Amino acid sequence: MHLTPKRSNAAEGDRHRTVAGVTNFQIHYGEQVTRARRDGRPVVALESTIISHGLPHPDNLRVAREIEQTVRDNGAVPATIGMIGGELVVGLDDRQIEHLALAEGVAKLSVRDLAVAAAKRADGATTVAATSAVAAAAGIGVFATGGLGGVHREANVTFDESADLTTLARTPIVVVCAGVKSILDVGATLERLETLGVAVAGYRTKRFPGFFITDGGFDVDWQLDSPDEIADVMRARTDHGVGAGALILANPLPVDEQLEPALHDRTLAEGLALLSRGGITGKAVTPFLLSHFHASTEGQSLAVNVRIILRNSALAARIAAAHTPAPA
Ligand code: PSU
Ligand code: MN
Repeated sequence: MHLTPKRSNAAEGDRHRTVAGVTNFQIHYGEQVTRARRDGRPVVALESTIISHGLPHPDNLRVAREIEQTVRDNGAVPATIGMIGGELVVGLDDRQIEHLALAEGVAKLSVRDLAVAAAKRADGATTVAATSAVAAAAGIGVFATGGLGGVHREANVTFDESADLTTLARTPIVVVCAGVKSILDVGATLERLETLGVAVAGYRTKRFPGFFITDGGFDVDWQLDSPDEIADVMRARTDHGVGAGALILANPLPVDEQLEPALHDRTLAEGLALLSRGGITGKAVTPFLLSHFHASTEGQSLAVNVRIILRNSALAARIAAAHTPAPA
């Protein structure tokens, strides 16, 4: 199978943007993203860990395609990001997405893994951390995902805090997400985001969502109500030079679309017990808990997960379009 990425058409200057550890990393742009960049059309970054490690096969491939189509339907060009044969690709083509969705042994890549994986010519899916760093280095201002990584429960013992948080502290991008999963310590994650200087706003709410559930139990300071308002914030960040870190835009599911809270709580308790009994640690924790949810709710959490991603992708596309109106 030919998965060789296209040669880069990036302008020379693009290679020298300094963002969260991916400076000078050669980026290969997909065809549609190359055209969008040339024509100044809005682009939305999408991650691939969600595809390879966050969703069960074979739904993951169908969902990856639906996410891209949703971005198009809402006025922007999708740029799914991942690594193929050791090369970073911004705008994976359909065959490359299929490969990352279905192949065995696709690595889960955070920023620290990128150079090792490149040297080993690995195929890899990028996390929120790696995707946002690469997207920002490519000059993309908006990124849609499901949920962020964060501070795990019992992090006071395990020190398990996602590198998503520290990377977002150094990465100028808007991340549209449904908060962090309630499998994490939501309150501790919000505290760390404050410490790290990452801005957090709710979309049409001041309650921070808990991914599967609409209300994660905490308030945020800011509420933003429209794509135009978010585009104004993006411009203000540039104008005032305060855009060094990310803006997290938390977009909760409507209450009637969330996972039923009692089912959620039960599933979570079981998952956490299995986790400690199985001695599962490190980067395996998040995929393990997600697959436990999907298996033991008979697809209900999967359906909720998919709705979240599609809603976030639509909103991200509308924000990108408001920020970068397509030329007439
Ligand atoms: N949260 C989700 N679904 C996911 C992930 C997080 O709701 O698939 C993925 C994202 O790619 C995120 C990563 O960046 O898990 C975080 O993993 P860790 O906790 O190992 O940093
Ligand atoms: Mn971790």
